[in-house]
Amino acid sequence: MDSKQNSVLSLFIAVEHSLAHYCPALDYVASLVGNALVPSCGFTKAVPEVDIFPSGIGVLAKGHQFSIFKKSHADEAAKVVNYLVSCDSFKKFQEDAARLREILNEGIYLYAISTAVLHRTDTGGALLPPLWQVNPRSYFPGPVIKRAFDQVRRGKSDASDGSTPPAFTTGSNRDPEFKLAWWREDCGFNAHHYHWHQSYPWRGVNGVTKDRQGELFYYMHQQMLARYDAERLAVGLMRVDPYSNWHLPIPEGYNPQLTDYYGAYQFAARPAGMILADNWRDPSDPTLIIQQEYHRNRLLDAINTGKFEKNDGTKVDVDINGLGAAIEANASTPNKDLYGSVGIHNRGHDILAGITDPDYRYNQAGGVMGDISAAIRDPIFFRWHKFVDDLFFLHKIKLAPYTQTDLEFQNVQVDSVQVQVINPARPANTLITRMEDVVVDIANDMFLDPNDKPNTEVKVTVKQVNHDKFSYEVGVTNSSGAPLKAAFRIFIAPSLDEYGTQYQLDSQRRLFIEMDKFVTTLKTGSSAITRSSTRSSIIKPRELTIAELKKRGTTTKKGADDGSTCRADRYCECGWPEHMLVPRGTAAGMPFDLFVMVTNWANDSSTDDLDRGTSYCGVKDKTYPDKRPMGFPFDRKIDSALYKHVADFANGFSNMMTLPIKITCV
Ligand code: CUO
Repeated sequence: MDSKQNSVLSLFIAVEHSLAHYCPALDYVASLVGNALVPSCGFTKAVPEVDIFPSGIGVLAKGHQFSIFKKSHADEAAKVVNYLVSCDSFKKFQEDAARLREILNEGIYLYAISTAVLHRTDTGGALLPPLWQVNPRSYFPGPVIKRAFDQVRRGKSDASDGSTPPAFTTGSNRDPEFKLAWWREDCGFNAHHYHWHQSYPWRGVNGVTKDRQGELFYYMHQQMLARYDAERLAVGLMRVDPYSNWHLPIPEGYNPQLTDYYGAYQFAARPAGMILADNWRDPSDPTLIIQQEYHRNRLLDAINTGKFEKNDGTKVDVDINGLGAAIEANASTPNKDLYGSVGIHNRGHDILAGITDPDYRYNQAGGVMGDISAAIRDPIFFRWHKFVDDLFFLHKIKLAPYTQTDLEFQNVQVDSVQVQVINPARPANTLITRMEDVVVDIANDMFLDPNDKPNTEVKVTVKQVNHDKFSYEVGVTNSSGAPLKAAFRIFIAPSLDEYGTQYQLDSQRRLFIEMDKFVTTLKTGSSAITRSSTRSSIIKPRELTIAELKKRGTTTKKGADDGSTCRADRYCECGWPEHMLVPRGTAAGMPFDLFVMVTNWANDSSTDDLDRGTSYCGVKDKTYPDKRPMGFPFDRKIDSALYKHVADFANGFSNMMTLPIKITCV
């Protein structure tokens, strides 16, 4: 830790105990917007003037589990976010955040302060510290954290050579789902999911739902599923089975081994074989299976008839955005009574989180499904979301397949496609992945008692996938006689199914993973387009650690490539982790189909706002940058008689090309 950090930390010990908790976060936020580092924490005494805040703030007690999927919790969090976003100066925001730290539940505090930073105009472009550094208890098992801190206190490592202990695991090979624990438990992936929900809160910000929020809810989660299926196929597991029969036992269990902010409780372990039960943990707002079935049936009615019924009895067409709004119960839902005021999706998280103690008779904490920091660790997350995705799928397959006009780009021909790993050079069309150990410092736990805070790094090792950087090389001919603005849409999907059989396109299309989408102007004649994987429109580059962020100082610059800066009109924390861009593949080389499609950007959009993170996260306070349906062209049914395999599809259009590639894990 650098000396600045040390001096700041030493100041924390001098201030009142409770204030010390929020100082790291406030210091950080202050540093982003140019305030001096130390004065931002210069409150010498907390003045928790509770009555200055609107009613309904400070209701959930400290030490209780916070779940954005519970109505009362989401209501309170939304009130805090709206209040903080509406503070008319940064100073006021900063001071009120400090006061709120005194009265808010820890989970609401972390969620609300960071959501407010993402949405305030005067914090635009600010980067938040990595969640696993400010709240490591949602990312690392309690015993791992304890051991790491104990080692520091004892002044020695328990590894024989004094090095950082090896990466932890939360299960064993006796559980088939354990094969992908490394993927579900990845810190960057969990942070992406948390930040996506902060960027698109289902309660909105000041009640406002964002452009195509329901559709983006569908698409971002659909892509998570497509990626998970690719990983499952790589390790010999079947694709995700939707959790749609809510009366059968759930064969997959999960033990997250996570503790809460203070170590007061452990997230529930969910044994294999449990059956869902009505959730009466909050008797004032139970989640009942029959209520879920009622909303599911009303959603299926809407999908089948193509019409939502509104409260006044009038009908409105079902589209993907409205369906997402209804399923998520965001502010644009067509009818809260019929489709749910909390939403079938949110209730699903809640009821599954409470499955091990559904009436709270044993005072057992809920499972990770209730917490957006950690929900994706549990295999049931993906089974639940596959059920949700199936609702979207049922709607989409009722739409007519795209026409020739929808798909073609006249006078544009893709002549060649290649992928090339850059360094070290490898044979073309093979991507290289590997597992690597990364050491992270968790000393900045913002919920740690300051008396327990060590004055040095506390190291934990995580295992994560990474890949050799590569580029796409696409040869294109523009024979229109004039320059054309073109969008390049790049996807990959596994070539073979669970049985080793080549996928037919209409099955494979749900597995296509967006890898990049970028816009360039095609000059007349031939062009050779090279595009680096590091620019991908889905990724957020590696998050800078707190130490790195402080070292970089207080200015934000445009255009840097390492993720240390962010444009004010971006959801800076949202985006797929760069190290997970490429699915892991297999040691022998897993065959994938790479698909490139070039479309006419003049028709697709009126903006050039494609950049890192925009595919899954959109652009802050602006419309989604691509007018095409999300997932285009694989979101709609593809006629198997016309296009049996992806190569048949690509061969049918000059503006498409497919390429067999391999992903090899070395
Ligand atoms: Cu992201 Cu279910 O929506 O968690």
